[in-house]
Amino acid sequence: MVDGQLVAELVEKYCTTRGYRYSYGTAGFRDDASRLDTVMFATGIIACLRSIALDGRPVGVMITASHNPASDNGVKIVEPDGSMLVQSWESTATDLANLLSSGSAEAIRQKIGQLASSGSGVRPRLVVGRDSRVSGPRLLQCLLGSASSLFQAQIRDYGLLTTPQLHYPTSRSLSMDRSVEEEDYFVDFSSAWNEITRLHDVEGLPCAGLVVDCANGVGGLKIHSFIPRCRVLSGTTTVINDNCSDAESLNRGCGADFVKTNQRLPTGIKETDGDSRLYCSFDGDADRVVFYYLNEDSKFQLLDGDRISALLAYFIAQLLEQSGLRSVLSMGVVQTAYANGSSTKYLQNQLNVPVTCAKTGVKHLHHEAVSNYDVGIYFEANGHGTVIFSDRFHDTVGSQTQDSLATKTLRLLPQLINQTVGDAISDMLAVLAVLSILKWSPSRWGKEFTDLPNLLNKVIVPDRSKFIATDQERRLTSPAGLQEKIDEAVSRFRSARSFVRASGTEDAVRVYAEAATQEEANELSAVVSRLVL
Ligand code: NG1
Ligand code: ZN
Repeated sequence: MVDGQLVAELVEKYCTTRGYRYSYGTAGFRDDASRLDTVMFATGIIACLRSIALDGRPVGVMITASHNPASDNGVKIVEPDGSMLVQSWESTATDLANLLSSGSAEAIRQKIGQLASSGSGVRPRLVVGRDSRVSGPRLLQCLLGSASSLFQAQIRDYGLLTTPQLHYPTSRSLSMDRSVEEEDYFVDFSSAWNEITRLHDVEGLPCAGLVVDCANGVGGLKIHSFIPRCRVLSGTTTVINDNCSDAESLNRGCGADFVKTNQRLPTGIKETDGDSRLYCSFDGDADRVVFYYLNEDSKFQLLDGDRISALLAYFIAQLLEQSGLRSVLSMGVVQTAYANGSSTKYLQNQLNVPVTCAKTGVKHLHHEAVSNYDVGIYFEANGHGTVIFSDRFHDTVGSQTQDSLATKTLRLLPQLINQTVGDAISDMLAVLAVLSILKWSPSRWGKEFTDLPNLLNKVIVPDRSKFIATDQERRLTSPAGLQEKIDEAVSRFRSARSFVRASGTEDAVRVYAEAATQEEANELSAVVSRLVL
């Protein structure tokens, strides 16, 4: 039995935020870092209980607030197979955090005493990492406060990591007979890149070079260790916004979210640069990436997650065709409601690839991709995603007797693409490999389809929990009558679509609008945004 006195002391020391309501949202708990101590202590308990429930298999904990401002932080729990915490445990996490925040001292003592004694002799194992935020080390102490003191968990702290780097050892710890090191991650992905580019005799990029904007986050630190290992890239890559020691500059005027949301170049690149390089931006924890280039008029052209899906679908469909496997293995793309309507049409009508719509948040897309396809390609429009290859894919491709270039390439792709979770570094390599093999310049990639003009707006409302969505978040069931008004507004514009949903990571409601011209999209967005208020 856990000592009640110890519980009281730990709670007093680590749970100083009281009377606040927490919720495990789209990407775990996320908030202003000053309010997260209590929730980190709760997360330590939940992560240990999850590991115990899985017979002591290692559970990952990543401390990050991704693209959010430097003053925010957050935490998410990773399953031993590298996927996100199973959804049935999310409400358990929310309930415990809220009990610690608002419950009576006696209720907290009883609950923690009961949970900490329920281990049945299994010692939990945690794998922990954090992004470059200054609040990270302090929040880690709150997590350790419960995981070490109450559960005597075996903890491997990897220090500064990108989010996908944390998923990597979490999912590999059991299958290796030694501890997984960061070096293994670098070696795995750079070897796959070197192998696939050698196979196709790639000696240069199909553009004047590559520029990587690291959002002044942890990705900047890691990319410098990674790029020198990669043939072709080591001589052609320029890294910018890589100053993760300047805490305040994180995601400020740079990074994937800034570029996608504002549809403009980040700090450090000027339109007057006017070159034919390919640019890409990571977000603060390097689990998403978007690309862009300057066209002949030196105008910014975005190549977002929808474009990445389309490029990979085009390429993999071609490889399956050439290997005689197009009708044997199923391939599909999973998008969210934020995907541009043109990309959906292109996939369905030009490439003949089925498209499924999932709720926002990669955990939902991942699930759909795994359940429906042998090759499941999923990307959110903001650049967050990956490709999943089924066991049937590996068996079928592995047992092909003919060893064509296409078949060899199909065998290498799953090594190049981080299948556990979206990964800016690995996704960047996949895109660069495909462009290099197809000999497509950035503008050639951009010509596959034309985006419908669109606008994503954020509206601050008194209570976003009133906005309840259905139909993969494309329609609202509450507030009553609002959806009918949105439908009516949409019907007044050409090629139009608009939907409203509550954000899972920010205290706001998002309004998406798409229409035949940018003016119409802007107007529709303004009309719907007014309806929401
Ligand atoms: P919310 O805040 O729930 O819309 C945002 C992104 C998601 C996902 C999460 C996690 C949009 C419209 N939403 O979620 O796609 O990336 O953050 O970081 O981009
Ligand atoms: Zn992120």
